[in-house]
Amino acid sequence: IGSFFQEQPVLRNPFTQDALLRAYLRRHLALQEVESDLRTFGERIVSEIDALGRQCEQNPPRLQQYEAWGRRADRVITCPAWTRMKHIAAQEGLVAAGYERRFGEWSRVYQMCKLYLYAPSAGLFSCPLAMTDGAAKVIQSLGMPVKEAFARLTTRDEKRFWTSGQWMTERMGGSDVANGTETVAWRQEDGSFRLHGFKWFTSATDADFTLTLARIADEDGNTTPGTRGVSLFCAEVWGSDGFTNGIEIQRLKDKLGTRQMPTAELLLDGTRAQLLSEEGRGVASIANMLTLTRIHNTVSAAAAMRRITQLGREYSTKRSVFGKLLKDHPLHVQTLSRMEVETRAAFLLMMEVCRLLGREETGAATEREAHLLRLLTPVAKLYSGKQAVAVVSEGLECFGGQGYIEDTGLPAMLRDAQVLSIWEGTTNVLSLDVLRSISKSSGLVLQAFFSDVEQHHNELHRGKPHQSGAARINMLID
Ligand code: MFK
Ligand code: FAD
Repeated sequence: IGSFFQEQPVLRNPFTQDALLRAYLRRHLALQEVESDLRTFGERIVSEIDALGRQCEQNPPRLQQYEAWGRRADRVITCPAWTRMKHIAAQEGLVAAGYERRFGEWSRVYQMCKLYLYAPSAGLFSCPLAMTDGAAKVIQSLGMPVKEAFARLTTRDEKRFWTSGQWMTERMGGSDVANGTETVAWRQEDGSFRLHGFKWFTSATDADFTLTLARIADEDGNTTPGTRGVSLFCAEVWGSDGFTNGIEIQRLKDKLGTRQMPTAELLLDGTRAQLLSEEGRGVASIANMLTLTRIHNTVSAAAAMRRITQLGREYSTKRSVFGKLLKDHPLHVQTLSRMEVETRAAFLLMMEVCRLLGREETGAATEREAHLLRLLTPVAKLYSGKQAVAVVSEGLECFGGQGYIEDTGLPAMLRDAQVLSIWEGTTNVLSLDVLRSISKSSGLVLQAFFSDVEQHHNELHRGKPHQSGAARINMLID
């Protein structure tokens, strides 16, 4: 069979390899502590986390519906690597960093940089972390109605750390949650509620805690239709007896990708829950979770692009074709350069949204910045989700036939990228959210955008003539 074997691309420290990330941090928060933590974390990704992520892909979760003697178990059995991921996430403060605010308004940038390095090696543990972050944000924004849960969602103590689910989608509607929610909440004498309904997609179903939506029944059992009838609840997934809190797992979904992570259909059959929002303010109250998870989605999209581009570049220094290395073929370099440009653009947009989030959360944001955050969150999610599929697909081609071979780990990257434009709001639904943000603010989000562009333009091209922000808005309205 001959003696030639192609050298495989090697994952190197994703922090030290990422010139743009390091340049961004040097420019904006030149802190030795941040740089050193990210460098060490990058090493840990190479030496430990990446292999765990692969193990999660190779040992997908399974459902144990019944115990041997017939009692319902409703347990999702995950592999040891998935459990280890949970411990590492706590230790590294992948959620906690956003709430400790150790670096003031830059804390979110720091946290998201870690997640950006982590996501492509995370075996999709990035998904429960996104939802955990979103749940903590909602609890905080509602004035801490469940303090113990908040403490567990944001702790660095691996023994106390909880992850959260986000159970919104029902069979009637995942986009149109307001009309699609059929789950009914029955008020109990002690002020808690019992939920009855069917949740059609619930990811990371092994979570400890969840936020979910339901309609509160009045004394006659009637509910209010539409968005005004939907309220936000939280629930613990497990009872103290070791069995679920009135939850039956009907089945695990058989998915194109994200196979490392369980996604289930759940029957809520008397799930004890606590009302979190004002009655009828469920959609508006869970919007904070959507903002956070959409930002995490953007981070995962930019990270997938960065990882495939890094591996493609690495491979181009090893694979020789037509008598020279790939890196010496101008046409191949052009392909890699295009991927690099897309990746850089996605990275900068992602960082800008994270920067704005950090400023808003610490009270440092101007009104203009708050508007920008509202506008750019759906734009970044919808755009980067599509971009990631295209760039990762192009990236697979850089490895020729090997890019299509399962045990290289490369096909999983494409499968996992495909979901980024679907969950957390499809592209068209997010386009409509952009319009919602414009109409709700009477156009102020657009004004903020164009004045921001104008300011940057002025800084770059002092003295050169350009169209004013106001003229651009008029053009758009015309
Ligand atoms: C790896 C990292 C990624 C993370 C992985 C996560 C895994 C989980 C995957 C999931 O997919 S979880 C489910 C995600 N589901 C969605 O994203 C739902 C998509 N559909 C929408 O976003 C719809 O636009 C929406 C459900 C919000 C429409 O609801 P309504 O009630 O028909 O909209 P309406 O009446 O315009 O808005 C109701 C209130 O919510 C309004 O507030 P007010 O009553 O105070 O006026 C809106 O302003 C507010 N709202 C809606 N969207 C908002 C928002 N507020 C802020 N930001 C938004 N984006
Ligand atoms: P639909 O809403 O039926 O959409 C179908 C099509 O219609 C889409 O192309 C959409 O863009 C389009 N469309 C919808 N409304 C409009 C409109 N007004 N104008 C134009 N076009 C429109 N959900 C959870 O709640 N929790 C989870 O943990 C979770 N995990 C998931 C994991 C995976 C792997 C996947 C694939 C999905 C998960 N989801 C979860 C569900 C996901 O959020 C929904 O599938 C998604 O929001 C779309 O909803 P839908 O499936 O009902 O599609």
